[in-house]
Amino acid sequence: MSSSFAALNQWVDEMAHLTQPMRIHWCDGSQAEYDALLAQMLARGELHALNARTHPGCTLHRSHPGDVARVEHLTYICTRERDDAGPNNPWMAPQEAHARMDALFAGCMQGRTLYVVPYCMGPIDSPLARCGVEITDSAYVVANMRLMTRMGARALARIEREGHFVRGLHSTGELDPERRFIMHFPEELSIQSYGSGYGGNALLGKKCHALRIASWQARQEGWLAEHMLIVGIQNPQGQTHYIAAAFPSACGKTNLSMLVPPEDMRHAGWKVWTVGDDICWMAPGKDGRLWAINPEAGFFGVAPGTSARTNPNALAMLDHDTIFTNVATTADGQPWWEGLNDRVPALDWQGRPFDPARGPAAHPNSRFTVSARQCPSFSAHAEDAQGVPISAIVFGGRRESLLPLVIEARDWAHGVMLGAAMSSETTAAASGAVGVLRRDSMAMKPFCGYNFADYFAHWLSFDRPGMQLPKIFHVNWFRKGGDGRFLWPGFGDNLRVLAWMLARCAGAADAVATPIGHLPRAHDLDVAALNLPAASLDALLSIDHAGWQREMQALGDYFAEFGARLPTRLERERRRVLDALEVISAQPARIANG
Ligand code: GTP
Ligand code: SPV
Ligand code: MN
Repeated sequence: MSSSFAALNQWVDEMAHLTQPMRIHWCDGSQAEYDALLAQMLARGELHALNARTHPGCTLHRSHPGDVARVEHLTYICTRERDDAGPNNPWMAPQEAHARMDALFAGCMQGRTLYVVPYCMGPIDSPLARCGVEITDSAYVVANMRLMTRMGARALARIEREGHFVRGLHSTGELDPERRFIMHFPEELSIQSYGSGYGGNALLGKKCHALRIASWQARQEGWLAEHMLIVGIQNPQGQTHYIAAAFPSACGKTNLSMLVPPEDMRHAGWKVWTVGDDICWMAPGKDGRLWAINPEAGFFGVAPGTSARTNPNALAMLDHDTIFTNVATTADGQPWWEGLNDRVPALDWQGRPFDPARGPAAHPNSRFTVSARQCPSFSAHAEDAQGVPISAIVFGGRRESLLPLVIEARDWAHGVMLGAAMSSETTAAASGAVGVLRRDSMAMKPFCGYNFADYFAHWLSFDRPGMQLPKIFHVNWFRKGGDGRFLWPGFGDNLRVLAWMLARCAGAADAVATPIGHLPRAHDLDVAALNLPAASLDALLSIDHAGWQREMQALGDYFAEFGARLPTRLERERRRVLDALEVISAQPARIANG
C-alpha cells in the first residue's frame, strides 16, 4: 500500500532513503493489524502476556530502565528566531537541529520495519480535528497510537482530501540517553524524535503534535491547544455543564475527568461524564462560547494510585484490552501497582523478584494505554464534531502550602494571570528531581511550542466583544497540614468544589472578595458530609497575606524574564493583586476568611 497523495509518498520515500529500513508497512488501523502486531511483539519478548482470565487482551511492556519518562532538557523548539521559542523552551537553530537529527537517523532502521502511521487528532469528521503522519520503527508505538488516536485508513483518507499533515519521524534508536532528542519545527509543521520509546517522547500525536505544534497553529488560527482534561458535570436538574482543567503532569487530570460523585451527591442526582483526560482543543463558536474537543481517542494514564477508592472508573476499564508499561505483576500474571490492595506484587517493573528495599514495585510513572470507549463514564458527546461548550476553566497545581482550595478569578484577565502564575511540585512524569516547586504556567511549561509571552497575549486576546467566555478558577487539592497529610480528601470529593464553581457560573452561590480573588466560605461549599475539622477548612479557605505578597513578588521576577514581550496587561493584573495585599497588610490583624 501507499497513498494517492504524492507529497506523502515522496516524504515517506525520503525518510526511507535516510533510515534504510528492511521493509515499509502502511498502517490501516484494522483490528487484524493490531492483533498481528501484538502477536509479533509477544513472540519477540517486547510484550509480555498478562493473566488472560482476569485481564483478557492485556499486555505488559517493560521499557529500557533509562527510558521511563519525558525528557524536558532534550526536548527542543527549533524556530528560526530564538525568541520565538522563548525562555520557556530549550531552543536549537533549525539547521543545526536538522544536521544532528539527520546524522542520528542515517541508516538507523536497518533490519527494522518502517511503519507509516496516518492519524487524526480529534473526531474524524470534526472541523477542529487535525491530522498527522508518524513514521516509526517501533511496533509498540504503532499499537499505542492505535489506541490513542484515530489511526489508519480513515485518517489517511482525510489527509489525502485536505492535502496537508504534520510530519513526525521517530526511531527508538539505541535508547541511549546520550543519543536522544525530541525536536519540534513549528515553522515546518514537523517533529523528529530519536532514542526514546516512552509515551510523550514517542507517541508523536500526543504532546509533540497536539500540544507543541498545535499550540503554535492555534495562535495563528485563533484557537487554544491546552494541557487540559474535559469533564461534563450533570446536576440533579439533569443539565450538563463542561469544565476544562489544566493541571501539570501527574497532578490529577485523569482522576478528575473520571470522578465518581461521593455517595450523598450521587444520591442527590449528580453524574460525571468524561470527554478527555489530558488535552483540550478549544475554539470560539458562532455563539462566542469556547467549544472543545478531546484530540485523543484513548488514555495514557498514570497507574500508581489508581484504585477502587480513588478512580473506580479507570480501574473498570483496565481489566481488558489494555497495554501496561512498567507496572509490576502478581504471581499469577496480573498487573500490579502501588495503591492496589487486593493482591500483592511478585515481580517488579523490571521483571525482577519484588524486593521493597529496591523501591516501589511499579515504576512511579508506570502507565496504562486504553481506548476511551472502555471508560464507563465516557461521554455520549465526547465524539461530537462541534465539541462541547465550556462553562468554566480551572487551573491547578500541586502545592503543599499557601494556595487555597479554590480561587475564582474576578475576570478573564485576572484568570489568565492566575494561570500564568501557576506553579507546582514536580512529579515522576518527567525525568529529574521529584517534589521541587517550579513555575508551570497553565501546566504548559513542557508543552507550549512558542514564547510564553506571546502565549499569554494570545490568551488575553480572547477577551473581546462578542465572546461569552467561561469563568476561570484556580484549585489546589494538595494542601498539607502540619502532620504532612493532605488537608482535602480529594478525588470524588473534588466534585464539591466543581459544584460550587458551576453555581457561581449560574449566579447561585456566594463568595467573598479577597485581594487574590473570590473565595467560598466553608458554608458556601457542600462539605457537611465530610466532617472535616474546622481548622482544616479554615486552612484550606484562608489567605496568608505575607506569603501571598512574597508569591506575587516572585511572580514579578518570573514575568521579568520575558522582557518587553510580556503583555503589560498581565503585569498590571499582578500589580493590582500586590497593591491590594499591601493595603491589607498595613492593617493590624490577619483576616481569616471563615
Ligand atoms: P498526566 O497523565 O501525567 O498528565 O497526569 P494527570 O494529571 O492525569 O494525573 P493523574 O490523574 O494520573 O494523577 C496523578 C497522581 O495524583 C495519582 O497518584 C493520583 O492518585 C494523585 N491524585 C489525583 N487526584 C488527586 C486528588 O484529588 N488528591 C490527591 N491527594 N491526589 C490525587
Ligand atoms: C504527561 O506527562 O503530562 C503525560 C504523559 O500526559 S506523556 O504522554 O508521556 O507526556
Ligand atoms: Mn499530561
